[in-house]
Amino acid sequence: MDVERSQAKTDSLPVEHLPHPKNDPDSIEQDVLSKVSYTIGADPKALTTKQTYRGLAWTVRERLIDSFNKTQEYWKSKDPKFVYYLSAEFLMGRSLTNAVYNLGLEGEYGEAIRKLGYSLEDLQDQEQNASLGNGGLGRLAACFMDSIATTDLPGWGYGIRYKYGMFKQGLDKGFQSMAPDIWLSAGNPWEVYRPELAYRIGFYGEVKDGKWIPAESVNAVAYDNPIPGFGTNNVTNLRLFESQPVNEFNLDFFNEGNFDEATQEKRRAEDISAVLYPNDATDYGRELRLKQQVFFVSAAIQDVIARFKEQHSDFNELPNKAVFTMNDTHPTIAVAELMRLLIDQEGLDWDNAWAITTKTLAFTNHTVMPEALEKWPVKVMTKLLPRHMEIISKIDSIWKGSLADRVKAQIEAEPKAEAKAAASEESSLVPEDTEAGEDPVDAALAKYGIICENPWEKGVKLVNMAFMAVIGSKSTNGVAAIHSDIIKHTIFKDFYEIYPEKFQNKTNGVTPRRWLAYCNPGLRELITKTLGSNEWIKHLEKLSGLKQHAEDKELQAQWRAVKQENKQRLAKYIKANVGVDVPTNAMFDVQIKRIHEYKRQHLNMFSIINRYLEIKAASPEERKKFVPRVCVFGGKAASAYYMAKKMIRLVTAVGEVVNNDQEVGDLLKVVFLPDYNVSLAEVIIPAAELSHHISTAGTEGSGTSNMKFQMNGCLILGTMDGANVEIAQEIGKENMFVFGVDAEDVPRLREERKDFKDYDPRWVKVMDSLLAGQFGDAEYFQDLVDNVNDMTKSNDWFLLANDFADYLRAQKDVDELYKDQDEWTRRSILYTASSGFFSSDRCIDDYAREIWEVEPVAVPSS
Ligand code: B1N
Repeated sequence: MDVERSQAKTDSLPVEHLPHPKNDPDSIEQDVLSKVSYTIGADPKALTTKQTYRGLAWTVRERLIDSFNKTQEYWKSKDPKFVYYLSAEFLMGRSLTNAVYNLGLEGEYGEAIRKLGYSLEDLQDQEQNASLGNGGLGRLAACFMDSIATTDLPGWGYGIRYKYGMFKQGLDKGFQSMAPDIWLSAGNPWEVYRPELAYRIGFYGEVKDGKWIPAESVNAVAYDNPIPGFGTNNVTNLRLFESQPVNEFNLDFFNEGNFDEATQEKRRAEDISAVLYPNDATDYGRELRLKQQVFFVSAAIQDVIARFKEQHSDFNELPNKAVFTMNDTHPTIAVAELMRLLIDQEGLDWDNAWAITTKTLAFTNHTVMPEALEKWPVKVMTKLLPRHMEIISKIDSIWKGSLADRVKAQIEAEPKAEAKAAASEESSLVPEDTEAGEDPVDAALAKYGIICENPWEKGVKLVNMAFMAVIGSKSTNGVAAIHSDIIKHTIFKDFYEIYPEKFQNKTNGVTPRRWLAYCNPGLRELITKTLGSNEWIKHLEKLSGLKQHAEDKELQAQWRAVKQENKQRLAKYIKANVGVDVPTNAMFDVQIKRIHEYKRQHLNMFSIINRYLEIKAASPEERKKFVPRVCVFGGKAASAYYMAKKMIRLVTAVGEVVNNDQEVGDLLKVVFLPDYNVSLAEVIIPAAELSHHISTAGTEGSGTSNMKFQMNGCLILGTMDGANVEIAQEIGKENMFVFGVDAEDVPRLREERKDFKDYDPRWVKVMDSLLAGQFGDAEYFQDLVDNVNDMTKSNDWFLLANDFADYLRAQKDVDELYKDQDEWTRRSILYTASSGFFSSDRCIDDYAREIWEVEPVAVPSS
């Protein structure tokens, strides 16, 4: 390269006067035609819908980048503290509508698109979903990006640009089928490739004289995804990294005729950012996944340090300029990576580096499911990341030393107490399951050490990532009040006793832009008309103004009309996608979420089977009393999750029988909508009248779809779990359909094991119908039935049999209330009116003030 000319000479150019895009409809239309011609390369006189979408998207991109550049430049001049959201998942969905509305250009774009012969709705369906996440955790990260931008916080997201996102789900004879998600095939106008921003990431190798010499390296190359805020000039950034080889190609191998060898390095590198692991709170444990984690975490921290060094020289300033928040255990290698970079690259000593690290990191825990709390084998870690493993061992031994001292001090303070007795004390650091005669210090270290023994495999040592995250960061929070409370007394008990000040709660929230204003335009207009302004879109607490109108019959009628329109839209979708005609005068009853035993879709199905059997047993006269229902399911099952796949088949098998039963007719329909994703949720949620959030108490971290349904005026049938507890507080528990045992009773009930003879007779009938083959292959459902009945095997771990009768009681309450449409609608309005607390703007503001200590910096209008 000609070094002389590598720096462009722009000093004399009028860069301030670059032509910014014009936003009147005519200019937009012209712009679309120009993009279609010169960027897409299509003939503007013969455009397909897809080409029009692509051309249009490029014009929106330009407007985003315009504000993006201004925002980043402004922030740089102000040098505020930034939050960096580290997440292995960002489930963004589609961008077009969100961007046009957040930029405030819906009117201008609407008109330009009309002139082209389309509507925004036609074009938005052409966009592929960015499904770079599994479920709630990834979607939360996406909602947070929207709120960070909207509330003007200096904050960026960091993650992986997976080439293939969440698999596409289909149905093959009623069974889940899977295909790769080739979401980038038509290009991606929503990202900006930055080939000049590449960071070297090392793996394997050895540590010599305290220096790590990796045996394998890749480049992490950046793609920026501009994220527009609503009602602000701010456009922030989601920076995703792609893994590229350091050397594209080995010409020597190629010349020897060995093409495979010649491209091996490239393939190994590209594997790292190739595929999202489709596991949601289920199994993990593959080395490639650990590689992905260190890959994006290291790139993010290197990127932040590089920018920090442009403006600062003293690393003690870092905690005043940056906070990294770790979204669950997936990015927690950040503790060791930040230590490594500060010590090995920046030359700080251990204590200094530790002080900075523990002030710069924050940790959010999303689940107590043991399978999801990552523990990596020391052997794998030592091989892949030898220097990180050294650092982790040192953190572990310092921690174990202080834990041992504290346990000893506690025992000395109570000299007579035996280990067991001590364990029964509320404040004891000694684990409750300490065996008699076992040394209490050993017991505490075995249970709460970062490095601990695998309980299932003697001699195999594991690194507990969650524990390292708690120790290595300034705060740990759960995602709903009940969940934050549970983690303090269960998985993180000793940590809580030693560092109570680190523990916080931050109840989740969702963005009201995507999840109400944009996905439910009918309701948006009605709310704005009723409240006299659309300020609620940015200040969701203003929805409470609807409360005083909840009994207004006129509003109730309009409210129902909006719901009816949304139901018709969904009915059309159902017909087009699974071929079932559903009656739109029936109650639309929905359960959409990842398929998991703890979420208990099968409990819902057992109640549906019970309803079916009751309809069948009823006389024609009695049948008239049933409230007709359309039961809609959606959700993906992890590919290795045997029982979850059976649960999907249970839905489709029952649907095949029920939907074709003449006697039942329109009283009951059961549909499974394949490939549940963000944009399908945007169609389902506004149409739902009842939604299920029925996890066994104590198992769901928070849940976030419950909040989306609430915002859209959908009534909730749920357990006292996750954020349901707080939703019930907001709307009044008597307005929600609550059932099931409380979280505190769950451990005892699991111990007690209900006896089969105590089971509700309706439960027994449901099980018998399945085992008699009433819904097809009895043998296939045998182990699903065993799983919730056979005490010798699984102990009905999620307490379905236990909660069944109360669930049916709550279902009866639902039916009764639905018969009173005025009261139902009053509640529906009340739900929306009480949903202000669950805006992600509120949640982000809580994080910003109480954990991140980051303040808004709004870009002024120029
Ligand atoms: O995070 C959501 C919560 O609302 C849900 O209750 C919670 O289940 C969900 C491993 C996870 N927790 N853990 C995961 C995802 C992927 C993976 O590989 C675990 N997801 C949640 C937002 O707080």
